[in-house]
Amino acid sequence: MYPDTKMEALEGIQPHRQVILFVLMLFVSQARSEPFRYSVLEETESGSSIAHLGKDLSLGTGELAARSARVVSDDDKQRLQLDRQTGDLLLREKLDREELCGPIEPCVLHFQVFLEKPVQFFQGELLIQDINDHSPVFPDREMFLNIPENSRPGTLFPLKLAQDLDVGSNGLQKYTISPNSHFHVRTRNHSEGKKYPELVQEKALDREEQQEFGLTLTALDGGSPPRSGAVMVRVIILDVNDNAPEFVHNPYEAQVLENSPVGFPVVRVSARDADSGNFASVSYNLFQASDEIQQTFSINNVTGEIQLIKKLDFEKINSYHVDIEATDGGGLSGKGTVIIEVMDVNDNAPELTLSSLTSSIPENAPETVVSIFRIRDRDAGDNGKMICSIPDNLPFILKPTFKNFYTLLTERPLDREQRAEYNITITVTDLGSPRLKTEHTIRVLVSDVNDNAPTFTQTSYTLFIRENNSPGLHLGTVSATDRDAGANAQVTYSLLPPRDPHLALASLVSIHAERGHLFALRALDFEALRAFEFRVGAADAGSPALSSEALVRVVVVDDNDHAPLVLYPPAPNGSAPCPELVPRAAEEGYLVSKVVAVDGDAGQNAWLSYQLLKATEPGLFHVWAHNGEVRTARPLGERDVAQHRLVVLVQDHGEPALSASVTLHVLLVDGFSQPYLPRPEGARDEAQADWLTVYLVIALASVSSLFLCSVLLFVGLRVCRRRRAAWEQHYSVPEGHFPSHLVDVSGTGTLSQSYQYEICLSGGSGTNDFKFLKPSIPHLPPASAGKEMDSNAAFRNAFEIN
Ligand SMILES: *C1O[C@H](CO)[C@@H](O)[C@H](O)[C@H]1NC(C)=O
Ligand SMILES: *[C@@H]1O[C@H](CO)[C@@H](O)[C@H](O)[C@H]1NC(C)=O
Ligand SMILES: *[C@@H]1O[C@H](CO)[C@@H](O)[C@H](O)[C@H]1NC(C)=O
Ligand SMILES: *[C@@H]1O[C@H](CO)[C@@H](O)[C@H](O)[C@H]1NC(C)=O
Repeated sequence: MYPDTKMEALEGIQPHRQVILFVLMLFVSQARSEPFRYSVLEETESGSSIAHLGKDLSLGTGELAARSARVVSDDDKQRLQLDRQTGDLLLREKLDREELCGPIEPCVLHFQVFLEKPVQFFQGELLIQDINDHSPVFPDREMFLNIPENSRPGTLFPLKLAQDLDVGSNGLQKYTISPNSHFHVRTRNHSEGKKYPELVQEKALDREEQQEFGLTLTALDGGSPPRSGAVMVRVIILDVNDNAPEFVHNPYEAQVLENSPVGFPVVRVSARDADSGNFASVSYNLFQASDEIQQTFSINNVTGEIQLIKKLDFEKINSYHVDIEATDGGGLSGKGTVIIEVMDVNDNAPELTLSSLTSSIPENAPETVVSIFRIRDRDAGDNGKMICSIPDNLPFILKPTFKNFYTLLTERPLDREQRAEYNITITVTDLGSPRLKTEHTIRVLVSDVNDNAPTFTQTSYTLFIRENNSPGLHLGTVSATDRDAGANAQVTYSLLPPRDPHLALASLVSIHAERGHLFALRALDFEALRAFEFRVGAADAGSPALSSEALVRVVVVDDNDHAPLVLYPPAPNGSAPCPELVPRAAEEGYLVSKVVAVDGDAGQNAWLSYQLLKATEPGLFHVWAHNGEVRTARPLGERDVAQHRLVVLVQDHGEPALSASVTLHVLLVDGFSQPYLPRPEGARDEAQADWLTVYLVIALASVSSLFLCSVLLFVGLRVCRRRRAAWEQHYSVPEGHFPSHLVDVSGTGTLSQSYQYEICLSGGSGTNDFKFLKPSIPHLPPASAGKEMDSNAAFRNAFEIN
């Protein structure tokens, strides 16, 4: 870089040397006391001639040798030498000005020239002239300079100086620095003449922008060409805490499920500080946090991680604004915000709040509000949407009223008797995942309304009572139930006024109002009153009361309290008994007579049987047990006595049996055969005795009327079966009297006049041959035509006897 220019420099100096030598010659020649002065450039090659000393001494070449001329330096080192032959002053060695004189200027080498014969000496001075043979040199290869970044522009920073061994203009002249944006260098004059560099800051520094500058400081000397030396100046910008920490994001946004566990890392915040070292070490804190936030979140002061320290509840707080602060080691801080959004989790079951509840509704009420309630789910979104339902099979409906209010109503009137209580389970389900549900059961009682009348267990009751009962006898019990409840079901029994005004019901029966027991008030007589009907009523205690009625039919059961009564033959009455006439020619089985008897009782009690108790001639007559006919048991003979007396016993089948006896007088007569032969046409014999005719008519009439009645009864039964539904009771018999329109065939023996017969009697008496001409049947009332079987049984029995 800096080429060695020594040779050129020497050549450039030649003209100067001639001048100087010339001046010195003049000086020496004129005044010997003046020293010879020469000059030479340093670093001139050894052996070079500095001056022609002989000439300056005005001595010829021989003289110098003759006079033993010699040059002696002041110092020990003989750097100069005199060539005695030529008289030239020669350099014995290269001279280095810097070695000889250092910084001292001018650098003069003193010498003496000695001459002998005569002794003479002269002073001489050799000026050693500097050449630029040294470059400026810095003491170190590198320099370090620390500058705080906050130092102001214009601040000076002295640098270590460079040294140049050369002097004068060859010495160090100035410093330059490599081009850069922030610094220039100034060269300062020191008091000792030294020049040192001073770094001048031009602009504000920012360590964060550039923390080190590598500058090349060059020292230049004034030589020609100049020489230079360079050093690397490392300028290190020292950090100053001029940067506050800054959060990477602001605000931070984080979402966290509300069911996140304690310790859950919500978010990690991070702040950067452009400074370095301690000034850049950031610690994190919550900033001016409310108690709530302090109890919920914690921040790790080193890592910046925000953690949960408490369970969250979306329903209470659904977002948090957490202010955070980052502080560096120098105390500067930066603020930031974290927005933490709590996300809903379906952790709340729906809630149901009853606003009103009617726990009891009357059964017949139409659409009635049972309850108004509100449902609520504290979750949000689908988690908070709800479905409300009740079971389908209940007569209730659910109506949304407004915004989460529901009304539970009855769908239709209820029936307490069908169902008195409902447990309605209201189910509220949300739409979250998993679904949560709440159930609430409402108990609804249906209160009773008197909408059911008492009902008898049977629509009609038939009670049987044996006649001649003791008064106060318990006849039976009627019972009615009421499906209502409480007073509405409290049944009271009563006798209703009979339809037939003649029936003195009040004297016959009484009823226990609460229990329905029926009692006979007096002894009943079958023969007077065979059956009667009345209505009983059952009423509840509701308001208004409801009632119903049932029919009670009391059938008096016969007791064998009547003995058979013999109608024919009549009991002898003072006058002589009237005998039956039997012709002796009568065949076996000839009908002699017929005992006619009746029994006031009914059924078995009136079933009569006949038997021959005593006869004048046993074996001659025979009495038919069932019909009381007295017939001959064998043909009569001439030897049979004419008069016979037969005692016939008539007995009923009651328990115990009652009986009656009758005496029959039979007279056997001769020549009385003709009229007794059976003939197709009835013959009239008007010669009968009046009494016999009367009794025969009575006997025949009773027999035939019984038969006729049985036929009628048979017909009536047929009608009854067809018209049973239309049956209606007209049975009001005043005590001891039978209604005139009713037939009582097997009764007390009083034959009804309603049956009129025209009877043909055979001629004479005792014939069994008779003919019905025209039975004139009175009009039976339709009501009595279809009587119940039970009551008719007695009638039928009465017929079967005969
Ligand atoms: C029986 O005699 C009485 C009087 O002695 C009389 O009143 C009655 O009518 C008589 N009866 C008959 C059937 O003759
Ligand atoms: C230093 O000295 C030189 C001459 O030696 C002069 O030209 C220059 O102006 C001086 N500089 C200062 C800063 O004094
Ligand atoms: C961080 O907090 C812990 C304890 O909470 C404390 O010991 C430590 O000094 C803190 N560090 C900084 C940098 O604040
Ligand atoms: C209704 O629930 C109650 C208890 O809460 C219970 O005693 C009653 O028997 C239930 N009724 C019906 C009809 O299930």
